[in-house]
Amino acid sequence: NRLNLLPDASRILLTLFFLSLGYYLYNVFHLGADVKIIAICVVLLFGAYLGLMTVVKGSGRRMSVIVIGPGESGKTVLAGCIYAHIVFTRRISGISEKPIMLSLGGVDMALHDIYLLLKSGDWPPITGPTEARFFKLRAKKRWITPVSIELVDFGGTVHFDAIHKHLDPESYNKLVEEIGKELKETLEEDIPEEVIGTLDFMQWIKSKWEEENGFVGDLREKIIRAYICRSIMEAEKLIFLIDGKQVRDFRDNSQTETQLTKNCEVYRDIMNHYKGKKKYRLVITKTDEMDDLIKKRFYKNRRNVEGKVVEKWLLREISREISTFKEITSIGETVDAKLYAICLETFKDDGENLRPLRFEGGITLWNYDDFIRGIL
Ligand SMILES: Nc1nc2c(ncn2[C@@H]2O[C@H](COP(=O)(O)OP(=O)(O)OP(=O)(O)O)[C@@H](O)[C@H]2O)c(=O)[nH]1
Ligand SMILES: [Mg+2]
Repeated sequence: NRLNLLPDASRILLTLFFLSLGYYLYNVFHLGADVKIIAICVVLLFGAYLGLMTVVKGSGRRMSVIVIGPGESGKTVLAGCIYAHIVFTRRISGISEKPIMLSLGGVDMALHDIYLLLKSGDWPPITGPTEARFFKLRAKKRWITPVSIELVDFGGTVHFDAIHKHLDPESYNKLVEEIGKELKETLEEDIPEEVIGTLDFMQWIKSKWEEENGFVGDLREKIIRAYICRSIMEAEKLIFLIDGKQVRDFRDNSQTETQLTKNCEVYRDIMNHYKGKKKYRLVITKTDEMDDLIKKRFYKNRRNVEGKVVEKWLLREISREISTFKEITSIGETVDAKLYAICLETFKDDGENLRPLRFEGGITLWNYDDFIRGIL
């Protein structure tokens, strides 16, 4: 990654600079300078070194994040929330770059369109099987360090179950091979297989799609699937969504229990596949739907419940009954994984400040800032 070159070089230069300063101090000490002064100098020097290293660390870093979730789990809503948060908060200042829409024949929706819909109280339309969106956002971590975040959103209903089956190189290559063959037949284009699934390829295929007025069959879905799989392979952080409505209902509805278990199975497989090579963020969405459940558990004792407490409780509750979720938590102990519980309400509350919302009854769920910091 060329973007990492600059911070790396700066780090090496900084280290060399401070090492030579240290050597100089050492010599001065030998010449018989005051020990106290030397000690103060060493402490200051070390402090400055650590400070500068933190600033340099990760500057210009590219952070690719993919939000994975079944249909209606809240991927598109979350993309809109992340966008609004990055644009409006002063804590993480940033701008968004022009999104790249990959819908092959579907609706093109920019992040600000999604944001405006949410703000006016509507929900975004479901993301279709031939749609995928690629967003690039620039933000600042700890007010200073610039990071570039790449977000991918896709239609979960069709692709979710299928993706983890294509993550091992063999079946992914097979998928790519099929696409290559079909492209040759329909467009008479010879596409090198290693290009398929990349963003450049997607942009090219999109222009081709518009030019040629579409191509037939399930090729479009396959192309989107390859793009999703490749995005997962290349992503640094995987965000797994768990539908809060399922968490609310699974105890009383065996179908929901089965569904939730299957969804978590996909995450478990992905985690088993990549282990410590990636970072994982498990996100329970729609927590406002669990309001009654949360109130029943916490309201009696406390007027104000912190998000962290609710998250811990949810972790325990789901682990107790959903076997695959339990498996996820035990894999999570050995890799970088965190759980968050979120809902759109936290973001709608007072518009542009995006403060955590107080639910009726005084339950404060989680804090959006924490979450965004957690996924950056
Ligand atoms: N109550 C509540 N409902 C939510 C929240 N977020 C999403 N929803 C509901 O869930 C639906 C689906 O949300 P989306 O963000 O479109 O889900 P998705 O994962 O993008 O779904 P696909 O595009 O079909 O894969 C919305 O239309 C809402 O009805 C939330 O925070 N609270
Ligand atoms: Mg969607």
